[in-house]
Amino acid sequence: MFADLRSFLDSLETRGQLKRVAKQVDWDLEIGTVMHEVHQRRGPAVLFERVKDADFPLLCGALGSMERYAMAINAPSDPSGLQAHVLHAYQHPLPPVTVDRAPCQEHVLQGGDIDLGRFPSPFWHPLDGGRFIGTLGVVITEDPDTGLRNAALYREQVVGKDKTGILLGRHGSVVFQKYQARGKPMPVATCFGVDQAVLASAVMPLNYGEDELALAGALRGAPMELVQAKTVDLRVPAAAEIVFEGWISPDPGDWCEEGPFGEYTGYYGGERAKRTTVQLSAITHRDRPIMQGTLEGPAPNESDVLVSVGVSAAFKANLIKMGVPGIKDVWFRGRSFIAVISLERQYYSGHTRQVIDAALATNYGFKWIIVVDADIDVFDWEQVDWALSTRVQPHRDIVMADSYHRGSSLDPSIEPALRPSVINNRSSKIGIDATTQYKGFDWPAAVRPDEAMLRQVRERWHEYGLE
Ligand SMILES: Cc1cc2nc3c(=O)[nH]c(=O)nc-3n(C[C@H](O)[C@H](O)[C@H](O)COP(=O)(O)O)c2cc1C
Ligand SMILES: [Mn+2]
Repeated sequence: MFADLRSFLDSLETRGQLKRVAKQVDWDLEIGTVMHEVHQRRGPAVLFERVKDADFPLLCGALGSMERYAMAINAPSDPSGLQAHVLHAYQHPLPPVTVDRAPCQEHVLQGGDIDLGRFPSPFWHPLDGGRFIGTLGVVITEDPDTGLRNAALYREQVVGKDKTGILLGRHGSVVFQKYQARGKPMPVATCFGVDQAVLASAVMPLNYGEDELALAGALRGAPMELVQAKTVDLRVPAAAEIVFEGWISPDPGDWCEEGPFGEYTGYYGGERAKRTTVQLSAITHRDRPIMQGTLEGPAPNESDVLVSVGVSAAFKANLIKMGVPGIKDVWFRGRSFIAVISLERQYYSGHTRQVIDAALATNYGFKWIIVVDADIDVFDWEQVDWALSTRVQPHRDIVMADSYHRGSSLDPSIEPALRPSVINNRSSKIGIDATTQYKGFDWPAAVRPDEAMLRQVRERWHEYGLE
């Protein structure tokens, strides 16, 4: 378990997994481009120590590999073992505790002292609508009816010295609509440089009312310590590096324009429009705080790792919760819209179709649901490709769902008129049965080496001089 981000960074650095850049870098496209190259080269986490015009350093790529993600939550780094670890945590949440004093409040800035310009916020991609300070900021809100907390990552653009435009997502927008219906502003806190378990949990599609911070406690193996925020009635991670506290007005007249941004789809998305805007009431931070951010966009990158692992585990947990037996492995290729599910075996005819229907009912952000047999490794796209190629007759094995499912406003394949906003968009979906059982005939034997000979060859591999 890591006490805070800093102890995780020490551990990364000891293993050569964190590099410091002492040279001054420009927030204007340079940081984004350096991180593009780092991700292409499957490089380390990077701490940019001197960012032009900013007072504080910026950390990027901390969770940019499966290995570093696994290190952060002390889990095995093979995809299947890592998924089992995250799924177990989801099934055994550990609620947070409250503390009185917190490092994240060593400095408290209010009124005229609030100046987002002091914090590093890159202009990441050439056609972005501005500087995005919130890419790995954990946005905390509370349901006004139940008091239940929500924590998620929603992009935030700097739109003033003390204002950010925010693209509230799934649950954040539910909470906001409840405040709006009461004509009241919504309190919000964005937390940066948190224990990395919180980033892992904040991107997981939990059900409404399930606490991402209780999941984070389970992921890190100890309850999160929270402290009461200074100017909003919310509790925030005590060890966070930086916390923005503020309010979102229910009145669109108070909002600023936000977007577009180079999105995970590989396209710019969320075109310039008036969006919910946070009016900051305080910034609190640790002594010499470390800001954290990430280069969004197409894989390979940090958010691909972050989202793939967490979403797949939550997806699997929810299929199990829905009573579907025999789920073996699940891989939702996070930054794509494709989910692959393998079954231990089909326990009855219609089992595959049940999986497809249950997957559709989870309301997650995928369009393609591919179900395969146990012999296919869902984490290996070449094997999925083989199953799709040789086990599917399109007229028989494909289910097309109508266009009334929740889609993504960032999915460019949907006609713009059908995706005006995060809460208003529609998508059709496809389920593909790439299994072999219950199709009414026997399959030919698959081509594989003889097991005994394979074992023997592997044991004597050095003898062949092929190393
Ligand atoms: C770097 C990054 C940025 C994200 N930005 C947004 C965003 O701007 N809006 C959004 O709806 N989801 C965004 N997400 C995805 C959400 O964090 C994710 O779907 C989360 O599970 C939503 O939580 P919720 O269901 O509690 O709303 C982002 C994810 C990552 C990794
Ligand atoms: Mn949530």
